[in-house]
Amino acid sequence: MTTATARAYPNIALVKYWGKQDEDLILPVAGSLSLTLDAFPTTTTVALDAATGTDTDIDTFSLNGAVASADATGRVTRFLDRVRELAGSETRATVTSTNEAPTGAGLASSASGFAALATAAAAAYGLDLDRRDLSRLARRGSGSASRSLVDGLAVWHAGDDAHSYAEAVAGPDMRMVIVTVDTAQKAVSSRAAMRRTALTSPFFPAWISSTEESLAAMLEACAADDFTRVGRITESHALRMHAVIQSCDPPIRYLAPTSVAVFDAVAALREQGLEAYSTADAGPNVAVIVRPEQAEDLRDALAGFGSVRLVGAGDGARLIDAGAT
Ligand code: 2P0
Repeated sequence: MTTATARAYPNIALVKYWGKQDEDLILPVAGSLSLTLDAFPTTTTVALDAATGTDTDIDTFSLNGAVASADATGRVTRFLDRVRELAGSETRATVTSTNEAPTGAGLASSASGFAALATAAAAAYGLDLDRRDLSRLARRGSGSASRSLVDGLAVWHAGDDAHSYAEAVAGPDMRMVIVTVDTAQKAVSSRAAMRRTALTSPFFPAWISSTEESLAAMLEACAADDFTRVGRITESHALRMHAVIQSCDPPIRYLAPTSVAVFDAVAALREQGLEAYSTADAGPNVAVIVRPEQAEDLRDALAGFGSVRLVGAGDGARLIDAGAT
């Protein structure tokens, strides 16, 4: 039996990925930059069926102890088809995954899921891929998964298939407070909303050029170890992403009144000397970056808005067990 188990963590982007130039290869319209977290991991085992004697013609996928939906299983199978193509194999697999993110926190992400699956599947199918190629492979499952191969701060490059991978960047030490204001399932998936934005927003071309500018400025700020500049870019860029999403037809609005109240509270805290900056993904929950020495004060200050969790920089996806038995 050939099995491998990998663990990966979600990431939160400070410069966002929103829009594809190639939907099949999952190539982004612009680069992005994120922080891999040290909480809410996904742990995934891939066991090849041939050697188990199960000899089936389908992959099976279970998530948190239950058989996954047909949609989720189909997405795993399409991903494994790519791995099998690289490995020259037709063997099906049994995939077992657990995700430690609290339901609805907006962190049960496809990023940790496909980063763990790519790492485990590559090992189980005997592919010898370096971290860069694992990042490219994970990208084919979900764009943001390319960044969860990397420890801490990661830049994911736009470009063609060979050049669109994530790699580490040095930057300021920071913590993040995640404020979960609403645990409801989002109405429109990121994937569908990205497509709608690209097809219908009159502002989409400006979003692409402004993201390129934000990323260049962010890389400079990281190289200068300048937390203030990193924070300012993070917050203004997040609001630009939500602005372009709101400009779709029909419109999509992910931020809730409480999300906006968190942005306002963080701006007020800055005035009082607690230097923090907000961002939000395709949902109402808010992630706030802060210097390590002010992290606990920030967590306490935001506790009234929802459940709060203080997290730090974590590891990129790792194989935690592999072997033929
Ligand atoms: C990001 N998001 O940069 C942005 C910000 C959500 C908001 O990457 O279609 O699940 O699988 O490539 O990776 C979510 O997008 O989309 C995302 P697909 P993915 O984190």
